Amino acid sequence: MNSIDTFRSGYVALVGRPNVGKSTLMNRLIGMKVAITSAKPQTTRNKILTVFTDDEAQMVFLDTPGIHEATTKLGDFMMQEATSVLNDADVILWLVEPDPYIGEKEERVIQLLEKSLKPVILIINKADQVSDERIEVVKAAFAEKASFADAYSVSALKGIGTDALLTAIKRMLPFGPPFYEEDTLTDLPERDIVAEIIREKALRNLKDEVPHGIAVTIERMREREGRDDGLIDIEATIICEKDSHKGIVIGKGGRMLKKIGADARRDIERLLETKVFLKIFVKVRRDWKDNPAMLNGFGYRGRS
Ligand SMILES: Nc1nc2c(ncn2[C@@H]2O[C@H](COP(=O)(O)OP(=O)(O)OP(=O)(O)O)[C@@H](O)[C@H]2O)c(=O)[nH]1
Ligand SMILES: [Mg+2]
Repeated sequence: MNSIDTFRSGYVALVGRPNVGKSTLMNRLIGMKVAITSAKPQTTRNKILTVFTDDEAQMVFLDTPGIHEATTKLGDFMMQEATSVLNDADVILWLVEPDPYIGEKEERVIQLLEKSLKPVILIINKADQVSDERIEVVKAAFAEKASFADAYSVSALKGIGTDALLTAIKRMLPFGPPFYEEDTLTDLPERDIVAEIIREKALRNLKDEVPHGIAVTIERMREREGRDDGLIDIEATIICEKDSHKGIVIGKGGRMLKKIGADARRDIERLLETKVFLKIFVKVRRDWKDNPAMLNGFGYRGRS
């Protein structure tokens, strides 16, 4: 058989509760940071498609928001994004914490997975935090409550066990031609990645409920005229949901906003491979997380 007959391709969804490391694992598997990550739950809000292609296969990864009980329209949207991929996937990567306790929240995930009828790989992530014995205990606990085709333990953060996982995923994909050009990395426009980088820096620098009420829009992104060094001017807005939050985002003497901007600029320059002049405004839009028109405007609209 030649390679055309043996090439495999398919959609691989990463699902699980918030903060288990789905985005970190996807970035690790494709070898590049596309999805933003943070120690705070509910970091990912939209599903994010990335592509990994080698000589044998093309895997189209779908990172998703963590499965949780939605309390706002934004939450409803996030749950829609998370659950819609269950229909599109050829293989589901179900990520869990290295903890044998299976509560109501995890039971909900189990029910969704059962309904999808898709092959599931259980992934016990953050294996760097526990002993091998503990991993076995966790695996046994999950085996008692759910069915899955295979189970792996990995550290997405440290890259432990992720090559073996990639090989296992590959073997589970159907034979078929690639869906995307081999150099495709993501379908996310650069502008959206830039907005996400700024949101990541807000999430990482701000405390408590403030970062959860933040959205980021890009008003302008273009090369400055009359320069030959490719400098790009970016104007972005951080939207927050309360006046008191706006003060916190700006910080004393503008220090917080300066820090968020400096952190973001560093990553954006790496992404765009050029110098960037980043200007960030801060606006308040009360209750935007429950306002359909504003949700739409801030990028939380259904995509196919
Ligand atoms: N120690 C350790 N930490 C990890 C590992 N993988 C992810 N993390 C950390 O866990 C936190 C959450 O990671 P994310 O990748 O943002 O988690 P997520 O599942 O995408 O979260 P949501 O988008 O909120 O659903 C971050 O602080 C990561 O650095 C791991 O293998 N080991
Ligand atoms: Mg995420």
